[in-house]
Amino acid sequence: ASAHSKKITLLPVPFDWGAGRRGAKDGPEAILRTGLERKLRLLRHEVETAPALPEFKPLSSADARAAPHALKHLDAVADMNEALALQVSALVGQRRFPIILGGDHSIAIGTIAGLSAHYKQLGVLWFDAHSDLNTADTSPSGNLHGMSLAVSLGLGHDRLVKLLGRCPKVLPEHIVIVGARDLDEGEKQLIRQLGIRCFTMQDIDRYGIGKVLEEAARQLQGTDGVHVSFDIDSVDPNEAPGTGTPVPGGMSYREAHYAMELLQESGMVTSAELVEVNPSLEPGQRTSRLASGLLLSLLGETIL
Ligand code: 6HN
Ligand code: MN
Ligand code: MN
Ligand code: MN
Repeated sequence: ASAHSKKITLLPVPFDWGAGRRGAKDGPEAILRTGLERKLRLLRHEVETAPALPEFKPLSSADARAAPHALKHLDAVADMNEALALQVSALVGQRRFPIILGGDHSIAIGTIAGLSAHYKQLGVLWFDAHSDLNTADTSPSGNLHGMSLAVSLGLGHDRLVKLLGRCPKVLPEHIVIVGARDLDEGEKQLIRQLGIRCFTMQDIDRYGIGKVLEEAARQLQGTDGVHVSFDIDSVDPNEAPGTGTPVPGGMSYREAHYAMELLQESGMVTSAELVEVNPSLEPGQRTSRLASGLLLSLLGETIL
């Protein structure tokens, strides 16, 4: 094995009750079908695929009909994330490199909770068209996948912010958002108020993705681990049509790959998750192939 070889565990999380539409629960299977495990082995990593997290479902459909300001499917989201947090924490305890396959973006709550049990100064690189910084008060939808980053900052329902005890899981200055182009009013306010580093699509246009990643790395100096939370809707819908909340004007195929290649070169990344692939929304496998390819670039695949 080479100097950079990692002990990777792929952890499938078939969950989509944090999203407004169903289907992202089939993301992990679609991503795995691309041969991700085998291709990671070709990069000289030791790789295992863990059994999928059990499916957590709402007990009744009552909370699905809740008013817009309510937290939809809170019980299912909280139970799933508690189980996920324990698993992620156990993997890091075994010195494994976790790659969590979603699933909607509400699973970041559990992933980050699990990581924060080991990394006291966790850095989070959040690739997303959105910022997922809503709270019950600001959310236009009540969908918890739009609140996961806020929860990790300690803002949200008690059942979510206190997972595994420590709150908050991550500090505002250790978060960098990349690819944002659809922010709700309350999210914009929170970003300004907390001084969160947010590289919008305009920043990527202006400075280029290379410079943006350089700045992001500088911002995360002094962290003791860096988690990449990659929402596939950060990429342009032309490249990633199979996702539940597509927004025009996203990162190009190459911008996304180059970001992953730069992160690989930096050697700073200690865990990753890939979320919001919804195979039911496209006829082919374009989006799951893209997702798989991005993870391969992050883990060392090169063009030449
Ligand atoms: N995601 N800001 C919108 C909301 O409902 O809060 C969209 C959130 C999308 C969440 O893509 O992970
Ligand atoms: Mn997201
Ligand atoms: Mn998103
Ligand atoms: Mn710091």
